[in-house]
Amino acid sequence: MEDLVAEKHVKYILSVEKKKDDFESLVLEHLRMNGAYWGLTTLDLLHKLGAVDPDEVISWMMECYHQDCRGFGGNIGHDPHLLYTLSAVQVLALFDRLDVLDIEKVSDYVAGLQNGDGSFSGDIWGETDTRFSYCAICCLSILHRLDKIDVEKAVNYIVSCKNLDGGFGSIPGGESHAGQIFCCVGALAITGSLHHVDRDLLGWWLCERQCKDGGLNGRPEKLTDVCYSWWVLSSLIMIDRVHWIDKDKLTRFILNCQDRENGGISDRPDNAVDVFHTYFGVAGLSLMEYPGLKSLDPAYALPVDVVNRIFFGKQRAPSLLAS
Ligand code: GRG
Repeated sequence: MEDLVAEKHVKYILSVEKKKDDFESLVLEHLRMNGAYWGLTTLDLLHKLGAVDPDEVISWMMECYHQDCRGFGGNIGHDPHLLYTLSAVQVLALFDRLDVLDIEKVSDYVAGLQNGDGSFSGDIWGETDTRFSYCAICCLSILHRLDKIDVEKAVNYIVSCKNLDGGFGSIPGGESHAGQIFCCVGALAITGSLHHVDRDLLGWWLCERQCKDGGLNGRPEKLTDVCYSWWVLSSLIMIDRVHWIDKDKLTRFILNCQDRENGGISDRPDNAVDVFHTYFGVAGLSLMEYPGLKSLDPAYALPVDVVNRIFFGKQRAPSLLAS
């Protein structure tokens, strides 16, 4: 089996962080905060978070912070949104620097986006999506402020997005998709509500995502993509069905998507690499306990040692206890 070219991936991530005007940087311009989370978490999984200066990252992040509403934008001068606020909170948690936040105000911003039916809007413009339910619940849990929302209504809304195939969609009646399943199962795990999941039914749907090439797709009849190694595997772990996947074949698929010369991982073999797929490829390997990588918590999408630090000192993460 081809080995993970870890050093090359570290170099690649560090080079992307520095570049400001190539194609990848321009494409990522509006979601640079998410890019920071993907890149920095990859470095941490590879034991190389020390290669970046936290003060430099944090001072840029705080320029993306909106003093008026207390949410984070995807880049300097961009509007605030739950998607970027969660990434900001996750990056601060990685650096153990949540102290730079006004936690009451940020959590008020997040809680203020809950709607009467329990769902969450991503920002003031009102679109709802179970991705935003996850962002809000994960963020408030990391900040120890879940009491600011109606958790029961939030859970009931997520359950209303469950389908007959056992999966979950973005809104009630929306098609089951592995990405949305991660969000719904993750939010249910964090809130201790996994009893709403039919583990065998969902586990069957999820393990059917593995295709002949060993990779996973996000829904039936779609192409495999390295990123589903995270969305599908994390969900399978949370419902205790990860042994239904052929791990060796999936590991081989991910390793075949590496750029072995310049570092980085792509969606499928021989395609161009990017930070998103590099993170989710390394994350998938970490979930399969690939040697030398830090362990990731499947619900919080943060290294287990970071989650332990947030909640318990050195004990196990709550997402793992809740299942
Ligand atoms: C902290 C890990 C973490 C996540 C935050 C934003 C979010 C919460 C979750 C996103 C979940 C999601 C919907 C992932 C799917 C991303 C993706 C590859 C979408 C592509 O969709 P299509 O329809 O692709 O273009 P398919 O593969 O279905 O053809």
